[in-house]
Amino acid sequence: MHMNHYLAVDIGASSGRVIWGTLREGALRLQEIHRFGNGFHEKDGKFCWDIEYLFGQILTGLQMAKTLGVDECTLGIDTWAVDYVLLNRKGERIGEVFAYRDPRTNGAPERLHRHLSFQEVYEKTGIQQLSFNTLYQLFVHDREELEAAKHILLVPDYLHYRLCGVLASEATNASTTQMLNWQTQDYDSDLLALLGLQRSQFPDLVRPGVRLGAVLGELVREHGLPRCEVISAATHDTASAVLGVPAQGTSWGYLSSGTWSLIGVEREHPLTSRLAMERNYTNEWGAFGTYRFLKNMMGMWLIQQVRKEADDAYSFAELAEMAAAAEPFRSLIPCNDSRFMNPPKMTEAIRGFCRESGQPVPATAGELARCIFDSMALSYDVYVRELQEVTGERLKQLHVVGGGANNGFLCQLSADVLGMAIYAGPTEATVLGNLAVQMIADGAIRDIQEARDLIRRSFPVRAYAPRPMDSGLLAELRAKYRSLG
Ligand code: LFR
Repeated sequence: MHMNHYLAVDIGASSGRVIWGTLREGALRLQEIHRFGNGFHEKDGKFCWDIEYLFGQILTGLQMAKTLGVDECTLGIDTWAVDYVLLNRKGERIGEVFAYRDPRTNGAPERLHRHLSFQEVYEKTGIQQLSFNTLYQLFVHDREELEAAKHILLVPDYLHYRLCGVLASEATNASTTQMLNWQTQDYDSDLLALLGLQRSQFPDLVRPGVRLGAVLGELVREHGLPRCEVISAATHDTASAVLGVPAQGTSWGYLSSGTWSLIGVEREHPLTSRLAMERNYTNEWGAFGTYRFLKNMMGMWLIQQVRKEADDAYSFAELAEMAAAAEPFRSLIPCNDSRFMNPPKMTEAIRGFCRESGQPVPATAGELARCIFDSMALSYDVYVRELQEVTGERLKQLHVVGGGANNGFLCQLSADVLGMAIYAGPTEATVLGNLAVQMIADGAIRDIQEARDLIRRSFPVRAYAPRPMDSGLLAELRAKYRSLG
């Protein structure tokens, strides 16, 4: 008998949810049980996550599930990647949990690669260079704290530990540390030595689908929780999102569109060619033997920050509408420029760039939104073409999943610029991928393909056919976008 009560905890950089999934009449249904805000805050000049608050929100969500009639369930957790928690010998947390946007890693890759070149690290790990990868964060972390750390856990591993007392290093997320060797399939000894760390400070790797254990009895009693078994999901949110892509057949790419835009393809083997390295493509580990060959691009973070700075005066849907009404391709920004990573004010950073590059300065919210979405579409175009060049594979369609799938304006614009069909949805792909792993572990469904078929049957997917664009204009826009750097 299958459990049929699956709970997914999905925590992104800006919000978290606890969602209840059930399989009924061959379809998967979702019910949101609890939603809460997330974000890093500045404390003594450091940007940190409030991990205890997040753990408390999971307990609240579980309590609410019990009130709704869930007595027994499985539970999977996914969050953003790379950030970590240190534990002392007593299993207590040491220090704060740094947020990856903290500027402490500026320049860290250059300093680390004086000891071991990026090429050597890339050959071992196949992971793109992003200055916030755990490798670089640990490189600049306080030595004394690291030496006192008996265990180093990524965020979902820490949440697992708090829930069921089990120490495990979930592999999809662990791969984003840039410390796993894809050939030995374990933490790389040279990289550990370079950081002065021991292998024993990291728990054994576990794969998605492994049963970690029951939620601790004392938590169940104290908080009135359902009886709950924790299953290791693909704990990296992007790994879960790609599992949740409702694709069929071959020649499809994905764009997981949330705070980040992750553009890539699913592969059975890593691709660590010279070109892949030079173009800084990553090979993150996926569930069930897959690899995500992808590129990180600054995503909805840009518009999220602009919206926040305007005191949330407009909804995302309104911003998309206002962008649609604004003059197209008036000013463009290079989305991935480090100046947009964590500026004191995004609006000013965008205006400053437009001013410096001699473009009209976006004044209104609609102009700012238009500038962001035009730039994102042109940036997708660059990366989708590059992806095809690096893999030698022609893509026929792009699946957009995550919150960005709701932005019909950006989806259509991207289809037009790319000249490629876009299938948008579901927005809940991350949760669906999380639940899919639990259902596979439970034997309710067989494998990824069955999960994807189920998702396609259960949720609407909207198709955006490309509308012809003037080829002269497109060439001009591409050249302009390239010239921005
Ligand atoms: C998306 C994501 C990306 C990762 C970034 C930082 O939420 O997990 O995959 O590169 O956040 O962790």
